[in-house]
Amino acid sequence: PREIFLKDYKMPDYYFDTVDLKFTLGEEKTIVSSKIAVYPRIEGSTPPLVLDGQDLSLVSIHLNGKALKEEDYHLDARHLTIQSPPSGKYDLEIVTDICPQKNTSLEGLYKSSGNFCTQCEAEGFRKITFFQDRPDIMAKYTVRIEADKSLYPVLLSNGNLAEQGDLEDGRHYAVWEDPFKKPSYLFALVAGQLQSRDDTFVTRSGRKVSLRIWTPADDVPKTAHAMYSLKAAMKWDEDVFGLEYDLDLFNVVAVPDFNMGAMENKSLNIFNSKLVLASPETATDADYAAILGVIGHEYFHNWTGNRVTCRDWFQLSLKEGLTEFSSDMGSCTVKRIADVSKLRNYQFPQDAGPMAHPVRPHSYIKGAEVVRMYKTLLGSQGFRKGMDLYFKRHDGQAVTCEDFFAAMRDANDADFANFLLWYSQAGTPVVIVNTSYNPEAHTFSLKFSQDIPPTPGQSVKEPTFIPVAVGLLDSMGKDIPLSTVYHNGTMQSVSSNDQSVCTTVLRVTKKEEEFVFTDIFERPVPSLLRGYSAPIRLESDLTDSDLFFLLANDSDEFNRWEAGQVLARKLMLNLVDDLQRNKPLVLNSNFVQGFKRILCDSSLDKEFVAKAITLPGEGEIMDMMGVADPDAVHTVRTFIRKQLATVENNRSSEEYVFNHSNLARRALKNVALAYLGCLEEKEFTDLVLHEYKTATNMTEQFAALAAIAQNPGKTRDDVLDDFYGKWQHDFLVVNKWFALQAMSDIPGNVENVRKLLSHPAFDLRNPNKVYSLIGGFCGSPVNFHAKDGSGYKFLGEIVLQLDKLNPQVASRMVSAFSRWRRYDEDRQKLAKAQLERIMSTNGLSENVFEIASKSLA
Ligand code: DPP
Ligand code: ZN
Repeated sequence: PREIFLKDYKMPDYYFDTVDLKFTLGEEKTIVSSKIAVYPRIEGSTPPLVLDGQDLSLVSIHLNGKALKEEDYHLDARHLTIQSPPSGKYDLEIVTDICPQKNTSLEGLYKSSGNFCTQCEAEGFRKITFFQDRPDIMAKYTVRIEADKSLYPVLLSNGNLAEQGDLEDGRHYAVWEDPFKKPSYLFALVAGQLQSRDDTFVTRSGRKVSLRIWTPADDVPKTAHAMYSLKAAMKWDEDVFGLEYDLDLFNVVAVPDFNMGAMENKSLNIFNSKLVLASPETATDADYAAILGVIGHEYFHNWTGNRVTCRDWFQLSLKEGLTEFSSDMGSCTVKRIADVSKLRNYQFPQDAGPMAHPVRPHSYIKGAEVVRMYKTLLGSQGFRKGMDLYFKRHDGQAVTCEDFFAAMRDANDADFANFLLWYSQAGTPVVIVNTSYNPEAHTFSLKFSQDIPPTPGQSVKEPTFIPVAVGLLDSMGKDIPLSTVYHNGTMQSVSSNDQSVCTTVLRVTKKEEEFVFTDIFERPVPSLLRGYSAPIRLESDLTDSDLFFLLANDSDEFNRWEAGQVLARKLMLNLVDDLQRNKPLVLNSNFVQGFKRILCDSSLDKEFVAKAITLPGEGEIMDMMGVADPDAVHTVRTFIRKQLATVENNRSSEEYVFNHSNLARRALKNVALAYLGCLEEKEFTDLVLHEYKTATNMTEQFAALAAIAQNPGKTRDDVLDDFYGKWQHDFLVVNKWFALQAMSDIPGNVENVRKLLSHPAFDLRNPNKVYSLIGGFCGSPVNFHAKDGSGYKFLGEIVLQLDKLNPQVASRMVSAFSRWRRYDEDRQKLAKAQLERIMSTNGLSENVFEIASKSLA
C-alpha cells in the first residue's frame, strides 16, 4: 500500500449532480442500482472516469441508457475505470450485487442483529456501489429501498420520506429524498424491526422537527436520556451559535454492532447502542455523561461537518475538532479535567511515539484543543463572529482547516502569528517557565522557552503560537489585579476599560520570550496555563510549597487540581525510584495533609473533590520515565492508594437522578470505595460487599464490584458470578463485566482473559465485546506487559484472528503494541517479535499493516 499525502490532493475531474440509488434488500444478496448525473469540472475535458469500488460484483453499466461493452471499461479489485467517457453531462447507471450478510468488516452495508445498517465514513460507500468515494464530491441523493415487509417493516435513509407503499410478494418500499448536497460518507440506510421513541423540538424560528430514536422494541424505555440529550444539544446549538436544525425529521438508530461510537449521517445518525441505551439500573453516571456528550457531538455535526464538510480526509480535524469542542456544551472544570486526562493518557503518549502525526490529518482530541485556543484568543464573541463568517462563506462546501483559520482571522481582524503550525506540526510542545521577582522594581517576570521534540518524518520544528493564561496570587491566596505587562520592549495594558483583570492570556510565539508584570508589590505565586489554555507540557520552577499553596488557594479550579497532580506525579516518580533502588517506601506527610485538606473542604464541589483525590494514571507516569517500568509504577500507585484509604461514606438511598449534585456525591463515594477496596482487610471488604448488595443503581453497584474485584479470592469470584447471573440478559452490562475482569491487575490474568474468549456471551465479531475484553486487557500495564511476554503473545494471536473478520477493529487493537520501545530490552524483544509475526502474515489488511509497519519503523 502506498501512503497518501496532503500535498498530493488533486481536485476531482468530475462532479456528480444527483445520485439515485435503489436497494433491493434480500437474504442471499442485495442489488444496488445507482444512477449518477456526471459532469466534468472543466467543460469539454474527457479524462478517464475512475470510480472506487471494493467487494462489489458488477452486474451492468449503462451510459446515457446504452450498455457499455467490456472493452469500454476496466475493472480491478479497487477501481472501475471508464476510459473514454463522452464530453459534457451524462447519466451513468451501474448495477452491483453485494452481500451485507457476509460483511463482518462493518463498513458499507451490513447486518447487525437481523437489521440492515450502514457505516460509510471514511471509505465505506465504495463497498456499496462504484463511486468517486471522496468527501469533495457533494451530490443530492434520492434513495429507494425495497424489502420484505415482515422482516424489515422500517425503512430509513437520509432526508425526507417522499413516498412509501406495498409491493407484491409481501414486500414494500420507501423513497427518501435529501434536499441537501452531501458527500458519500454521510449516506445512510437502515432497514429492520425497530420501534421508536418519538418527540418534537420546535426550533427558534418555529419549525417543528420530529425526533425519533429507533431501537429494538424492548429497548425503547432506555432511550429517554438520549432524547433528553438530543433536545439539549439542539437548543445549545441555537443559543450559542444561532444554528437551527434544517429538516423536519431527525432520526437516531441504535445498533449493537458498530466499529465506532456513532456516525453523523445527515438526519439519520447511527449509534453504537452503548451510547444510546441507559437506565439507572444498567448504566453508570459515566455512561449517562457519555450519551449526553456523543448525542451532542453527532447532532452538532449537522452544521460542522455536514452543511460544511471536509475537502479531503487530511481535514478531518476541521469537523471533528470543532464538533468535539462544541460537545463540551458550556464546560465545567470537571469536564475539562476529564478531557485533559484523556489528552495526557492517549494523545501525548501517541505524540511521543511512532504513530505521532499532526492535528491534521486525524487527531480529534487535539483538534478540539486547537479550536479551544481560537476561543481563548478571541473570547466568546470574537469566536462567534468567526463561526458566523465560516458558515456565511462555506455553507454547502467541502473545505480545509485553512478556510476555518481564515474565517476566524478575518472576522476579528486578528493577528494569529504562526498559529497554523498547530495543524501541521506533530508532537507535544514542551514549555519551560522560569519566574523571578524584583522587589525594588515591583516586577514579576516569566521567561518562556519552548521546544517540540522531533517526531517521525519531522525532525526540525518551528516555535508555535501558544496562548498561556496566567494569574498571580498574593500571600493570602487571592488573585492580584493585573494592570500592565512589558513584552518585547513595549508596555501593554492587560486590563480592559479600566476594569482590572485577574487572568490574562500571554501570546507566547518565540523560542524564548519574556513577559514582565509591573506593579506587583509582593512576591506572587503564579498560576500558569489556567484552564489548560494550550495542549502542551508545562514545566516550571515552582516549588512544592508553591504547588501546595495553589492546591489550597487557586481561584482557577483547574489549576487547583493540576497542582495536586503535579505533586502526585513527582511523588510517584520519586517512589518508583526508591523502589527500583530497593529503598523502603514512605509517603511524604505533606502530601497526605494536602489530600486531607481537599477532602475536608466542604466549600468544594464533590465531583471536583473526587477528581482531586484521584492519582494520575499509571500510563501517565510511565510516560514520564526514561524506561517505562509497569510493575514498579503499579506497585507504587497501589502503595499510595493503600496509605490514603480513608473512610468517606456518602451513601444515601435516594432515587437515581442524573443531575450534578447526585452524580457528584456518587463520584466521591465511589472514589472512596475504590481506595477502601485496596485495603484487603475483612472489615472493609464487608463494607464494600454491603455496598454491592444494597446498591440501587449501576453506578454504585459497579463501583462496589470494581472495588471488590481488586483482590483475588473467593469473595471476588462469587461476586463476579453473582453479577453475571443478574445481568446476563443485558449485553451492555455484560460488556462492563468483561472489561472489569480484563483490566484486572491480578497476576497471571491473561489466562482468565483467554478463558473468557470462549464464554458464551463473548463474540469476536462484535466490536464492543472486543473493546471490552481485548482492549481492556491491553489497558492493564502489569498483565499486558507481563515480563514473560504472555500478554503480547495473546494480543498477537487475537489481532491475526480479528484481522480476517474486521480490519478496523483489529488495527485498533494492534496499536497497543505501538510504543514497545518505551520498555526494557526483554519486553522490547517480546513485543517486537509479535509485531514481526503479524507483519509476516499473508493477506494482512491495510489497516493492520499501516499500524504494525509504522510501529516497527
Ligand atoms: N464521524 C464520526 C463521529 O463523529 C466518527 N466516529 O462520531
Ligand atoms: Zn465527530
